[in-house]
Amino acid sequence: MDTTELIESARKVLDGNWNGKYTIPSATLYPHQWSWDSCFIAIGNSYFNSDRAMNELEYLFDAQWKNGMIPHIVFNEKEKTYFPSAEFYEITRSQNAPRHIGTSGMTQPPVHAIACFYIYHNNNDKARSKEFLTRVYPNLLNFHRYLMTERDPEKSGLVTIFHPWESGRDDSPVWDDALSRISIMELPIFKRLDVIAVDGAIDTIPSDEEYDKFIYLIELMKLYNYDEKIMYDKFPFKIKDVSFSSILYVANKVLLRIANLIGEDSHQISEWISRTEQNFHKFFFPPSESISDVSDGLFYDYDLVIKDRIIKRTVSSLSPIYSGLISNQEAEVVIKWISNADFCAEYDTVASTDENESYFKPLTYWRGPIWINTNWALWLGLLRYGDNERAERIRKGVLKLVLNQGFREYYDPTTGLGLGGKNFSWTAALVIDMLMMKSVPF
Ligand code: 9WN
Repeated sequence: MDTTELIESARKVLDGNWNGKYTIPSATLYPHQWSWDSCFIAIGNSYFNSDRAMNELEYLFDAQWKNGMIPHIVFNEKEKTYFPSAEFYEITRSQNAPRHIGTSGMTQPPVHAIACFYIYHNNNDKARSKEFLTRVYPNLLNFHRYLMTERDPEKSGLVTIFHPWESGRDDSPVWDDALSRISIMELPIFKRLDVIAVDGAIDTIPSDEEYDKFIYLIELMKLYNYDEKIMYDKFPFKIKDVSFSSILYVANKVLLRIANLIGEDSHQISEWISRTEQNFHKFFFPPSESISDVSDGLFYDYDLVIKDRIIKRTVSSLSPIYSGLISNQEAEVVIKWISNADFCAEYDTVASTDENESYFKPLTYWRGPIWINTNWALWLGLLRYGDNERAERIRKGVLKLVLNQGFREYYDPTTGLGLGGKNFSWTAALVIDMLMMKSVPF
């Protein structure tokens, strides 16, 4: 298959998953709209189908909460094959929740400003795409403000997540210790539908014990009426996430460019950017003299409950290279990790977890498999720091996986086998970007 054919088949995946309002991640597993999925999808569509990319994001923004939160799922009421459902979330417990549509009560990483800028960048009709930026700017600004206030009362410029699903890396071993410290008081009766959807591939999904904790955290959010202030005080799961914060840093820089483009005051955004710059290392980078066994040059999530870093080597530890807020020397160390056998044994792509660690599981999602969105971000990071050769190896590695196994949700890093959802939208969309991007847009 040549490049043109690969682009064509990626477009077919996006067309097949488009339902007239948004693009579902994958028909086999995810029948609703997911927030960061829609952003990656819009990046792919920005090359051919600007209108669809704009509509997709505006549909999502229409479900934004009054406090600025963009929910991680916008539900299609007709679809009943996914749990937890809109009814389960009971979002009307919050004054901030929309009343016209069902959503989840949590958020996901802020790729939105980045996706909107792609739409502007790849559209020849600059007047029209500038109008789009002007229209969505308040949504983007309100979302970033929400993350910088309700999710960061410390004013650190780093985001606190209340649920593993908010990271987008749901089942990562990073959450294990925090989850194990939570005792479940009471759980409603529910039925896991992912068990049915994966059709026997039980090894790929979280254990029942973990899943119960996921659901229990939603029960607690409901108990506190999704009130961030109360949750900040009482919640048993509060983690400042490296990857989420790295994405927000990039998104703030892009938002600043958008503000300047459309003539909005960017003062507040500059302040947010410098907060992140001042605190990123303080929270996420263990000082070399403190704990010798983790002075490995990697970045680690910070658990606010136990006030300590979570030393688990996952792809999140590598994500600061995407942010561009680490020094060239620090980037060199991260690049060594990206390139060595721990993360990148075969297929020239980066696994979700260090393959030499006890928590590495090649089939279980976010505990080992290769994901295309994280590899896409590392590819951009490598380009940013000038390692074009390694970037190209990752890009080629991604294309090889897709050519061999199709546009899957994730891939086994030991065999290259495609796993999870089939015809997975963000894999198709980001492959389009990896094939068509002429220069990094920002
Ligand atoms: C929960 C849709 C989503 C992605 C996440 C991925 C997975 C959902 C699930 O699928 O999460 O949000 O049901 O497991 O981990 O990143 O957005 O593709």
